[in-house]
Amino acid sequence: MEYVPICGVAVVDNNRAMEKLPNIEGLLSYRVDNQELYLRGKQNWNSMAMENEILELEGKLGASQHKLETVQTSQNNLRKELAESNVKISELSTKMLQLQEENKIYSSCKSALDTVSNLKHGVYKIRSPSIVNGYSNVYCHMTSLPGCSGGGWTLVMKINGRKETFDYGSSYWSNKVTYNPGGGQTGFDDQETKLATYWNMPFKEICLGMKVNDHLNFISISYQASSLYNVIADGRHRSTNIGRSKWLSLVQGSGLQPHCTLDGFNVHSPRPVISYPQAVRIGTLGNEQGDCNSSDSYIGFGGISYYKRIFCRMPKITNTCGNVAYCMPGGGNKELPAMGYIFVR
Ligand SMILES: [Ca+2]
Repeated sequence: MEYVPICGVAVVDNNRAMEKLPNIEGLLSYRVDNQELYLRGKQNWNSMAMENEILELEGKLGASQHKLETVQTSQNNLRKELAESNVKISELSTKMLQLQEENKIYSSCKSALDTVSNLKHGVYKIRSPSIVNGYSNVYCHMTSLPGCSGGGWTLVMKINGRKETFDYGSSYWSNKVTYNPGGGQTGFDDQETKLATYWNMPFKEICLGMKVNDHLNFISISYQASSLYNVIADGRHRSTNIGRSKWLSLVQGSGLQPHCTLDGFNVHSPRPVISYPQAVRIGTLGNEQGDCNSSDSYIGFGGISYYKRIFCRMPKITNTCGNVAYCMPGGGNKELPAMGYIFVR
Protein backbone atom coordinates (compact mmCIF):
# COMPACT_ATOMS: atom_id res chain seq x y z
CA MET A 1 0.00 0.00 0.00
CA GLU A 2 1.54 3.30 -1.13
CA TYR A 3 -1.08 5.67 0.29
CA VAL A 4 -4.67 5.63 1.50
CA PRO A 5 -6.59 8.90 1.64
CA ILE A 6 -9.12 8.82 4.50
CA CYS A 7 -11.40 11.85 4.90
CA GLY A 8 -8.63 14.19 3.73
CA VAL A 9 -5.90 12.52 5.84
CA ALA A 10 -3.33 10.31 4.15
CA VAL A 11 -2.14 7.45 6.29
CA VAL A 12 1.32 6.28 5.18
CA ASP A 13 3.77 3.65 6.43
CA ASN A 14 6.89 5.78 6.41
CA ASN A 15 8.70 8.85 5.08
CA ARG A 16 9.36 7.30 1.72
CA ALA A 17 5.62 6.70 1.22
CA MET A 18 4.81 10.22 2.42
CA GLU A 19 7.24 11.74 -0.16
CA LYS A 20 5.19 10.05 -2.88
CA LEU A 21 1.97 11.86 -1.86
CA PRO A 22 0.78 14.50 -4.32
CA ASN A 23 2.04 18.03 -3.69
CA ILE A 24 -1.17 19.51 -2.29
CA GLU A 25 -0.75 22.39 0.13
CA GLY A 26 -2.71 21.82 3.32
CA LEU A 27 -2.81 18.04 2.97
CA LEU A 28 -2.63 16.15 6.25
CA SER A 29 -0.60 12.95 6.48
CA TYR A 30 -0.23 10.50 9.33
CA ARG A 31 2.96 8.47 9.44
CA VAL A 32 2.47 5.07 11.02
CA ASP A 33 6.20 4.37 11.65
CA ASN A 34 6.71 7.33 13.99
CA GLN A 35 3.06 8.07 14.82
CA GLU A 36 3.41 11.74 13.83
CA LEU A 37 0.99 13.97 11.97
CA TYR A 38 2.34 16.19 9.13
CA LEU A 39 0.92 19.19 7.28
CA ARG A 40 1.91 19.81 3.72
CA GLY A 41 3.38 23.25 3.16
CA LYS A 42 4.29 24.67 -0.26
CA GLN A 43 7.46 22.55 -0.46
CA ASN A 44 7.80 20.42 2.69
CA TRP A 45 5.95 18.29 5.14
CA ASN A 46 5.88 20.00 8.52
CA SER A 47 5.70 17.91 11.61
CA MET A 48 2.86 19.05 13.91
CA ALA A 49 3.38 19.37 17.74
CA MET A 50 2.77 16.14 19.54
CA GLU A 51 1.21 15.51 22.93
CA ASN A 52 4.50 14.71 24.64
CA GLU A 53 5.98 17.96 23.31
CA ILE A 54 2.98 19.86 24.62
CA LEU A 55 3.37 18.07 27.92
CA GLU A 56 7.06 19.00 27.92
CA LEU A 57 6.16 22.62 27.22
CA GLU A 58 3.53 22.54 29.94
CA GLY A 59 6.17 21.11 32.27
CA LYS A 60 8.55 23.91 31.37
CA LEU A 61 5.81 26.49 31.92
CA GLY A 62 5.05 24.95 35.32
CA ALA A 63 8.74 25.10 36.28
CA SER A 64 8.88 28.73 35.19
CA GLN A 65 5.81 29.51 37.28
CA HIS A 66 7.41 27.75 40.24
CA LYS A 67 10.58 29.79 39.72
CA LEU A 68 8.48 32.97 39.55
CA GLU A 69 6.75 32.03 42.84
CA THR A 70 10.15 31.35 44.45
CA VAL A 71 11.37 34.77 43.31
CA GLN A 72 8.20 36.40 44.66
CA THR A 73 8.65 34.64 48.03
CA SER A 74 12.29 35.81 48.16
CA GLN A 75 11.12 39.31 47.33
CA ASN A 76 8.58 39.22 50.18
CA ASN A 77 11.23 37.91 52.58
CA LEU A 78 13.61 40.68 51.51
CA ARG A 79 10.87 43.28 52.03
CA LYS A 80 10.26 41.88 55.54
CA GLU A 81 13.98 41.91 56.34
CA LEU A 82 14.23 45.48 55.04
CA ALA A 83 11.32 46.57 57.28
CA GLU A 84 12.96 44.83 60.28
CA SER A 85 16.30 46.50 59.46
CA ASN A 86 14.57 49.89 59.32
CA VAL A 87 13.14 49.33 62.82
CA LYS A 88 16.62 48.34 64.08
CA ILE A 89 18.20 51.41 62.46
CA SER A 90 15.60 53.65 64.08
CA GLU A 91 16.25 52.02 67.50
CA LEU A 92 20.00 52.46 67.05
CA SER A 93 19.69 56.14 66.17
CA THR A 94 17.54 56.71 69.28
CA LYS A 95 20.24 55.01 71.39
CA MET A 96 22.93 57.05 69.66
CA LEU A 97 21.07 60.29 70.45
CA GLN A 98 20.78 59.24 74.10
CA LEU A 99 24.51 58.43 74.22
CA GLN A 100 25.32 61.77 72.62
CA GLU A 101 23.28 63.52 75.32
CA GLU A 102 25.04 61.54 78.05
CA ASN A 103 28.43 62.44 76.60
CA LYS A 104 27.72 66.15 76.21
CA ILE A 105 29.16 68.50 78.78
CA TYR A 106 26.42 70.51 80.44
CA SER A 107 26.59 73.56 82.67
CA SER A 108 24.19 71.87 85.14
CA CYS A 109 21.78 68.96 85.50
CA LYS A 110 18.94 71.43 84.91
CA SER A 111 20.42 72.57 81.58
CA ALA A 112 20.74 68.90 80.52
CA LEU A 113 17.07 68.36 81.36
CA ASP A 114 16.11 71.58 79.57
CA THR A 115 17.88 70.30 76.42
CA VAL A 116 16.35 66.81 76.45
CA SER A 117 13.27 66.15 78.53
CA ASN A 118 12.76 62.71 80.13
CA LEU A 119 16.46 62.22 80.84
CA LYS A 120 17.02 59.55 83.46
CA HIS A 121 18.68 59.97 86.86
CA GLY A 122 22.36 59.20 86.62
CA VAL A 123 25.83 60.49 85.93
CA TYR A 124 26.27 63.44 83.56
CA LYS A 125 29.31 65.45 82.57
CA ILE A 126 29.02 68.83 84.28
CA ARG A 127 31.31 71.70 83.26
CA SER A 128 34.02 72.25 85.86
CA PRO A 129 36.75 74.55 84.52
CA SER A 130 39.09 73.85 87.45
CA ILE A 131 39.02 70.07 86.91
CA VAL A 132 41.21 68.17 84.43
CA ASN A 133 39.20 67.60 81.19
CA GLY A 134 37.02 70.56 82.14
CA TYR A 135 34.16 68.49 83.53
CA SER A 136 33.12 66.39 86.55
CA ASN A 137 30.98 63.28 86.51
CA VAL A 138 28.02 64.27 88.65
CA TYR A 139 24.89 62.44 89.78
CA CYS A 140 21.82 64.28 88.49
CA HIS A 141 18.38 63.73 89.95
CA MET A 142 16.06 64.47 87.06
CA THR A 143 12.61 64.39 88.69
CA SER A 144 10.96 65.89 91.78
CA LEU A 145 12.06 64.72 95.20
CA PRO A 146 9.44 64.74 97.96
CA GLY A 147 9.91 68.30 99.29
CA CYS A 148 11.94 69.50 96.28
CA SER A 149 9.63 69.88 93.30
CA GLY A 150 10.84 69.78 89.72
CA GLY A 151 13.82 67.94 88.29
CA GLY A 152 17.38 68.75 87.28
CA TRP A 153 19.01 68.67 90.73
CA THR A 154 22.83 68.80 90.69
CA LEU A 155 24.59 66.94 93.49
CA VAL A 156 27.11 68.95 95.53
CA MET A 157 27.85 66.98 98.71
CA LYS A 158 27.00 63.82 100.63
CA ILE A 159 27.82 63.79 104.35
CA ASN A 160 27.80 60.90 106.76
CA GLY A 161 26.89 62.27 110.21
CA ARG A 162 28.78 59.44 111.89
CA LYS A 163 32.04 60.68 110.33
CA GLU A 164 34.23 63.72 111.01
CA THR A 165 35.04 64.40 107.32
CA PHE A 166 32.76 67.42 107.06
CA ASP A 167 32.56 68.70 110.66
CA TYR A 168 32.17 72.44 111.17
CA GLY A 169 35.94 73.00 111.39
CA SER A 170 36.81 70.94 108.28
CA SER A 171 38.81 72.82 105.66
CA TYR A 172 36.56 71.24 103.02
CA TRP A 173 34.01 73.99 103.76
CA SER A 174 36.53 76.71 102.91
CA ASN A 175 38.66 75.16 100.15
CA LYS A 176 38.17 74.13 96.52
CA VAL A 177 39.24 70.52 96.92
CA THR A 178 37.03 67.56 96.04
CA TYR A 179 36.52 64.60 98.35
CA ASN A 180 35.84 61.09 97.00
CA PRO A 181 34.41 62.19 93.60
CA GLY A 182 33.33 58.59 92.95
CA GLY A 183 30.73 59.00 95.71
CA GLY A 184 29.28 61.86 93.66
CA GLN A 185 28.28 59.50 90.87
CA THR A 186 25.87 57.44 92.94
CA GLY A 187 22.50 58.40 94.36
CA PHE A 188 21.22 58.09 97.89
CA ASP A 189 23.76 55.64 99.30
CA ASP A 190 26.11 56.10 102.28
CA GLN A 191 29.24 57.26 100.44
CA GLU A 192 30.49 60.73 101.31
CA THR A 193 31.54 63.19 98.62
CA LYS A 194 32.34 66.78 97.84
CA LEU A 195 32.27 67.69 94.16
CA ALA A 196 33.61 70.65 92.18
CA THR A 197 30.00 71.77 91.96
CA TYR A 198 30.58 73.06 95.53
CA TRP A 199 32.49 76.02 94.14
CA ASN A 200 31.38 76.33 90.52
CA MET A 201 27.62 75.72 90.42
CA PRO A 202 25.41 78.83 90.60
CA PHE A 203 21.95 78.17 91.98
CA LYS A 204 18.58 79.62 92.91
CA GLU A 205 17.40 76.70 95.03
CA ILE A 206 18.95 74.19 97.40
CA CYS A 207 17.51 70.76 98.05
CA LEU A 208 18.60 69.19 101.34
CA GLY A 209 17.99 65.56 102.23
CA MET A 210 18.56 63.57 105.40
CA LYS A 211 18.33 59.81 105.75
CA VAL A 212 17.90 58.30 109.22
CA ASN A 213 16.99 54.61 109.59
CA ASP A 214 16.11 54.44 105.87
CA HIS A 215 13.64 57.36 106.21
CA LEU A 216 14.70 59.91 103.60
CA ASN A 217 13.20 63.42 103.88
CA PHE A 218 13.87 66.54 101.83
CA ILE A 219 13.34 70.29 102.12
CA SER A 220 13.99 72.97 99.53
CA ILE A 221 15.24 76.50 100.16
CA SER A 222 15.00 79.40 97.71
CA TYR A 223 18.37 81.10 97.84
CA GLN A 224 20.38 82.60 95.01
CA ALA A 225 24.18 82.42 94.98
CA SER A 226 27.08 81.97 92.57
CA SER A 227 28.06 78.80 94.47
CA LEU A 228 27.70 77.07 97.84
CA TYR A 229 31.37 77.91 98.42
CA ASN A 230 30.50 81.60 98.08
CA VAL A 231 27.97 81.48 100.92
CA ILE A 232 29.97 79.22 103.26
CA ALA A 233 33.77 79.52 102.76
CA ASP A 234 34.14 82.95 104.38
CA GLY A 235 32.49 81.74 107.61
CA ARG A 236 29.98 84.62 107.71
CA HIS A 237 26.46 83.89 108.86
CA ARG A 238 23.75 84.16 106.19
CA SER A 239 20.07 83.64 107.08
CA THR A 240 17.59 81.62 105.06
CA ASN A 241 14.59 82.23 107.40
CA ILE A 242 12.66 79.12 106.38
CA GLY A 243 11.30 78.47 109.88
CA ARG A 244 12.13 75.87 112.49
CA SER A 245 9.40 73.37 111.57
CA LYS A 246 10.77 73.02 108.04
CA TRP A 247 14.25 72.22 109.38
CA LEU A 248 12.78 69.71 111.87
CA SER A 249 10.89 67.96 109.04
CA LEU A 250 14.25 66.69 107.74
CA VAL A 251 14.42 64.03 110.46
CA GLN A 252 11.53 62.08 111.93
CA GLY A 253 11.39 62.50 115.72
CA SER A 254 13.89 65.35 115.73
CA GLY A 255 13.86 68.15 118.33
CA LEU A 256 15.45 71.46 119.29
CA GLN A 257 15.57 73.58 122.43
CA PRO A 258 12.80 76.19 122.34
CA HIS A 259 14.80 79.38 121.73
CA CYS A 260 17.25 80.86 119.22
CA THR A 261 15.97 81.17 115.65
CA LEU A 262 19.29 81.52 113.84
CA ASP A 263 19.34 79.52 110.61
CA GLY A 264 20.95 79.44 107.20
CA PHE A 265 24.67 79.16 106.43
CA ASN A 266 27.52 79.29 109.01
CA VAL A 267 25.06 79.28 111.87
CA HIS A 268 26.79 79.74 115.20
CA SER A 269 26.56 81.70 118.37
CA PRO A 270 27.34 85.41 118.02
CA ARG A 271 30.30 84.73 120.29
CA PRO A 272 33.39 82.90 119.01
CA VAL A 273 32.65 79.34 118.00
CA ILE A 274 35.38 77.95 120.24
CA SER A 275 33.77 79.33 123.42
CA TYR A 276 30.22 78.30 122.47
CA PRO A 277 30.63 75.20 120.46
CA GLN A 278 27.26 74.48 118.83
CA ALA A 279 27.48 75.48 115.20
CA VAL A 280 26.35 74.14 111.86
CA ARG A 281 27.34 74.99 108.26
CA ILE A 282 23.79 74.62 106.90
CA GLY A 283 20.89 74.36 109.35
CA THR A 284 19.46 75.90 112.49
CA LEU A 285 20.26 76.09 116.22
CA GLY A 286 18.31 75.87 119.48
CA ASN A 287 18.91 77.04 123.05
CA GLU A 288 17.06 76.77 126.38
CA GLN A 289 18.04 80.38 127.25
CA GLY A 290 16.38 83.26 125.42
CA ASP A 291 19.29 83.88 123.04
CA CYS A 292 21.76 81.96 120.84
CA ASN A 293 24.80 82.50 123.04
CA SER A 294 24.88 79.04 124.59
CA SER A 295 23.15 76.86 122.03
CA ASP A 296 23.08 73.15 122.85
CA SER A 297 21.10 71.84 119.88
CA TYR A 298 21.05 71.93 116.12
CA ILE A 299 19.68 70.23 113.05
CA GLY A 300 21.75 70.49 109.89
CA PHE A 301 24.90 69.75 107.92
CA GLY A 302 28.45 70.28 109.17
CA GLY A 303 28.07 70.22 112.97
CA ILE A 304 30.85 70.33 115.52
CA SER A 305 33.40 67.58 116.19
CA TYR A 306 32.96 65.13 119.05
CA TYR A 307 35.84 66.65 121.06
CA LYS A 308 34.10 70.05 121.14
CA ARG A 309 31.09 68.59 122.96
CA ILE A 310 31.79 70.12 126.35
CA PHE A 311 28.40 71.33 127.65
CA CYS A 312 25.23 69.64 128.85
CA ARG A 313 27.06 66.33 129.43
CA MET A 314 27.07 65.60 125.73
CA PRO A 315 28.65 62.22 125.03
CA LYS A 316 31.91 62.44 123.08
CA ILE A 317 30.52 60.82 119.93
CA THR A 318 30.44 61.91 116.30
CA ASN A 319 27.31 63.49 114.86
CA THR A 320 28.27 66.06 112.23
CA CYS A 321 25.06 65.82 110.17
CA GLY A 322 21.58 65.27 111.58
CA ASN A 323 20.00 66.31 114.86
CA VAL A 324 21.73 66.94 118.18
CA ALA A 325 19.80 68.33 121.17
CA TYR A 326 20.84 68.41 124.84
CA CYS A 327 19.69 70.41 127.87
CA MET A 328 16.15 70.02 126.57
CA PRO A 329 13.78 71.71 129.06
CA GLY A 330 11.43 68.74 129.23
CA GLY A 331 14.17 66.11 128.93
CA GLY A 332 14.46 63.81 125.90
CA ASN A 333 17.87 64.48 124.44
CA LYS A 334 18.26 63.87 120.67
CA GLU A 335 21.17 62.16 118.99
CA LEU A 336 20.12 61.37 115.43
CA PRO A 337 23.05 61.18 113.00
CA ALA A 338 21.92 61.25 109.38
CA MET A 339 23.25 60.60 105.92
CA GLY A 340 22.94 64.06 104.36
CA TYR A 341 22.52 65.00 100.67
CA ILE A 342 22.99 68.50 99.24
CA PHE A 343 21.71 69.32 95.75
CA VAL A 344 21.39 72.68 94.00
CA ARG A 345 19.47 73.96 90.96
CA1 LIG B 1 22.22 76.73 126.61
